[in-house]
Amino acid sequence: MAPNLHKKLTKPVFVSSRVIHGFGRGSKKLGCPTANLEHDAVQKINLESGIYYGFAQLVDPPKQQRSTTINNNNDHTNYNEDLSIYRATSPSNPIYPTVISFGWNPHFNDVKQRTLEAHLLHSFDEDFYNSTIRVAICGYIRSERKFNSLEELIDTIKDDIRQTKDALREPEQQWLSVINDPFFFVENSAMKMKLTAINNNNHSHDSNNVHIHNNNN
Ligand code: ADP
Ligand code: RBF
Ligand code: MG
Repeated sequence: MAPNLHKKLTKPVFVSSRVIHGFGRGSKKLGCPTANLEHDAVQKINLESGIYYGFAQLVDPPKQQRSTTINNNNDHTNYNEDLSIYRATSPSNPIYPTVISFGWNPHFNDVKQRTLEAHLLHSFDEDFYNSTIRVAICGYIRSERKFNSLEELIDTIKDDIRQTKDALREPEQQWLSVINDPFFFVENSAMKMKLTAINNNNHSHDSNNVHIHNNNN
């Protein structure tokens, strides 16, 4: 087990993107699916390459059919054991502790541009390709490495997950300002209804105008 060297950034870095298809290297089979972000969003990030911890939220999350966590054979973590305080703050769009890989994946030689991949510490019933994901990068864990074997990479990822949990476990207060940041704001359904009503009202004025305009023709 590596020593805890995780280090909080002075300011979180926020990035939002659509979730795209990655390299299909089977990270899911390694027990670590990663949501890959679009190149345009990634290239704006002004950070050194490395493994980071933070938070992520899906703006349009898949509906969970079951409330229990599925434990597949490769699921090496129990994501429900703690840290639920964070996802509880935004019930319809939970904010999950997340481990982030940002860089060139030196273990593989096929990466030509910097990628950002986020592994959310939650078991989802379904994929969420094309969803909008919001990621807050909060702290640094280590630099990217080339390993002697895939097993070594997997073991190191397990340790990154442990470090992420360790960094976010306490004191929770210091992270509340991040998860309460307007970046993670999502309109709730009551607000949406109100906004729709306001829009419809405005729209009826518009259509009146159009109507008058049409009459003039
Ligand atoms: P790809 O190479 O296409 O990124 P992955 O094996 O990395 O394939 O799987 C990524 C996909 O898995 C994500 O885009 C998302 O839809 C899904 N997924 C399911 N659970 C998670 C999770 N906990 N964290 C990140 N992505 C997840
Ligand atoms: N790739 C590397 O080449 N070197 C690494 O040190 C490395 N560390 C990672 C740590 C975490 C927590 C995650 C989620 C990914 C990491 N990756 C690393 C990227 C990994 O190679 C990639 O997710 C898969 O190859 C799927 O694209
Ligand atoms: Mg991926």
